[in-house]
Amino acid sequence: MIDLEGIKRTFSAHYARSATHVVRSPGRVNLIGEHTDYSHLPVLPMAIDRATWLAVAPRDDGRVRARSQVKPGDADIARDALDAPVDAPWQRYLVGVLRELAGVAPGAGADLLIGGDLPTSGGLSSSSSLSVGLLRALDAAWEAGLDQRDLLRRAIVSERHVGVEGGGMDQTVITLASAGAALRIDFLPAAERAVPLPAGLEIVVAYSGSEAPKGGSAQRDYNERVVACRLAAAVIARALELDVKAAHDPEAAPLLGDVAFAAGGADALAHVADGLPERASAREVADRAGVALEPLVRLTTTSFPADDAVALRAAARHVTSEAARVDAAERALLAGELDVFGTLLDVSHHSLALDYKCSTAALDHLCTAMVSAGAFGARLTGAGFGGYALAAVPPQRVDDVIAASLRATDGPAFRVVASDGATVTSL
Ligand code: NG1
Repeated sequence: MIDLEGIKRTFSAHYARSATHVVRSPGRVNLIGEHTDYSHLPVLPMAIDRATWLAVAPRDDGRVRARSQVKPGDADIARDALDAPVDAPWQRYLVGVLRELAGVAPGAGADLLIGGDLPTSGGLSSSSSLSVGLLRALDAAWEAGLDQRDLLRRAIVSERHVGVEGGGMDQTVITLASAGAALRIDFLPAAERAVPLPAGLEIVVAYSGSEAPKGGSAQRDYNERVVACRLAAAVIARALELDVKAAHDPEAAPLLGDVAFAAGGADALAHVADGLPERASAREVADRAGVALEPLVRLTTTSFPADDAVALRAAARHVTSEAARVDAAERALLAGELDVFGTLLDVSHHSLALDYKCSTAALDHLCTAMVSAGAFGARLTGAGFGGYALAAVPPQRVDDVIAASLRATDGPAFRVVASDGATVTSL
C-alpha cells in the first residue's frame, strides 16, 4: 500500500530511525500543449493521482543517502563531491537537485526513502515528480524555508543538469495543481489558472510498450527540437523585422514565445512558418538572421552542434499551431464541448507525428485504438519517442478504452484523476 504510513514505516525499517517529513509529489498528464513550454508558449497539463512518495530525515554530516523502491541502486552522495560518478541513472536527478541547493543549509545531509506508484517509463513525468519531491523534502528536513516559487525555479534548472533542456511545464503543474482541474500555464508573462474539468470527461492513459529513453537517444532528439525552435524564432523575428530580446534572460536566444509576444500572438507567426527553410543549421541561421551563434546552441551541460541541420519549418508549424490549440482546448473544456476537445487532441497528435516527428508506430496505433473504442480523442503525452498516450473518454466508455489499449500494447492502461500538487507533511 502506497501512502504516508507505508512510506514512513519503510523508512524506519531501512534506516532504523524515524522520518521527520513525508512528501507526496504527483505525476502529470499533459492534456495539450506539447513541446510548447521550452518556447514559452502555453500548456494545459493536470497532476494525477499517481505519485512519488518520499520520506526524509536530516543528517549533520553532508551525506545524502537515498534508497528507491522504484529503481535499483542505493545512493550515498557527499554534497561536497557532486562531480563523482553516480551508481545508477536515477541518481543524476538527486545530484541535479543537490547542485541547485548548493549553499543552502551548508553541512546538512539527509536520509531519503523514495517509493510510489507512478510509472517511470516516460510521459507521466516521473523525473519531475522526483525532482520536485526531493527539493520539497530537503527544504523541509533542513528547515531552509525556501518559498514555493524559488523551489519551483530550482526544480526546473535541476533537471537540465541531467541533459534534457526541458521547459517548465512539469515542475509547475506538479507544484501548483489543484484537484479536479487542469492548469493552464503561461510563461510570458508568467501566469497560471485552474481550468476545471467538466462532468462527463474521464482521462485514460496507456503505455505504448516502449520507453522514452531520456538518458539516451530521446535526449538528443529532444534537444534538437529545442534548438530548431530557437532557429525558427530567429528567422521569423528577422522576417517580421522585429527586434526581440528573450524576456527570461537577456543573454539567451529569443524564443518563439518572445517573438509571438512582440508580434501580438502566436497566430501572427503561423503564416510565416510555412515560408521558413525546411532545414538549416544554427551557423546558417546565425549568418542569415545576423544574430550571435552561441546562444542558439547553448545547452545547460553542453552545446548543440552548430553545423547540424535541423527541421525548423516543421517545428515552427507544430509549435505555433499547438499554441492555438491550447487556447481552443481551454475554451472547449470551459464550454463542456467534449467532442471539440477530443478533436483538438487528435489534431495535436497528428501534428506531433507528422511535423514534429516525435511519435512512434506504437503510439499512433494506441491512439487509433483508443478513439475506435469510443474516446473523444487521443494523443501522445509528454515528449513522445515512446512512453504514454492519453485519451479523453466519456465515463461509459472508460472500460472499453482501457480494454482496447491493453489489446493494442499490453498496457499498463488506467484511468487517472486530476489531483492536487505536491504536499509536505511534518511528522
Ligand atoms: P516528459 O516527457 O514528461 O519528461 C518533457 C519535458 C517537458 C515538455 C515535454 C514536451 C522535462 C522534465 N520535461 O516531458 O518540459 O517539454 O517533454 O511537451 O524535460
